[in-house]
Amino acid sequence: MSRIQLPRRRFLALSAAGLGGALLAGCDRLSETSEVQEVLSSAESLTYRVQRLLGGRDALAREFTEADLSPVFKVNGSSMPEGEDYAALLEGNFVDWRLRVEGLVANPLDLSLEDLRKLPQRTQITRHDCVEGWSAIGKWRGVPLAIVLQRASLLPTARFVVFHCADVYERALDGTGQYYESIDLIDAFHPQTILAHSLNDAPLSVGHGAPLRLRVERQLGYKHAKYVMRIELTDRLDRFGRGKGGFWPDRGYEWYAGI
Ligand SMILES: Nc1nc2c(c(=O)[nH]1)N[C@H]1C(S)=C(S)[C@@H](COP(=O)(O)O)O[C@H]1N2
Ligand SMILES: [Mo]
Repeated sequence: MSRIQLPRRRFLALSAAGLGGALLAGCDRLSETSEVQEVLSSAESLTYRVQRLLGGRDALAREFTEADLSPVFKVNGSSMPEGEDYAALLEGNFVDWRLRVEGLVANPLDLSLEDLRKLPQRTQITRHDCVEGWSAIGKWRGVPLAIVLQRASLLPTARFVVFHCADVYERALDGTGQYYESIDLIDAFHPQTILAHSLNDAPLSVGHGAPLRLRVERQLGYKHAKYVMRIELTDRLDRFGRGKGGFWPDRGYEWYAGI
């Protein structure tokens, strides 16, 4: 958590110093301090810090009513993972599917869909916003990620949760292309962050990420990993894909896609 505290102090220091005056002075005064350079170095980290400051760590995404449900919820990105493994799981109605929770945990887990359904559940009607410019309101049901993480018992070094998916979105020459995503522990323990197994009162369709997908309601659509097969707790993101923490972040999108 100290990672959050430090940038907050730095951001406040920046505001107090008077950004406007410094800009009038041609930025010279600003660029002299390395702390300021660090804050300004990335618009993304600024967004992340500002959202944490203004939105509060626990602010909830808006929830809607049944009357607001979109008649059609678009399928976007992968619509069917390729390969025999997924096909076999689908064929067996995901009875043999297991969610593996591993990495920096004291108690690795292997959970069936049945196991997940027996845990406390949450239902939420939320709006999904895709960067491509469409939105849809859907009713999601699943187990809060916090419950699963508590059972796995995080080691003190765990800082991020990585979601490994079944689909290869696009096979690249550098060997990357498998879809994955990651979030920090603040979003991981947020009450609306759930591992969803149903949409609009029906088991997830293949298009929407069967048998399990992430809902992380304070962020954009691409963070909501579909076809989650494995959850890995880690202290660093540079070991995965191209090192930016997700398939789309690896291709230039922000890692923290707050809305
Ligand atoms: N595994 C996986 N997860 C994914 C994607 C994908 O291609 N593969 N696409 C993302 C994007 S860009 C969006 S908008 C949503 C789409 O979810 P939907 O198909 O249920 O609408 O899933 C996200 N999660
Ligand atoms: Mo998206």
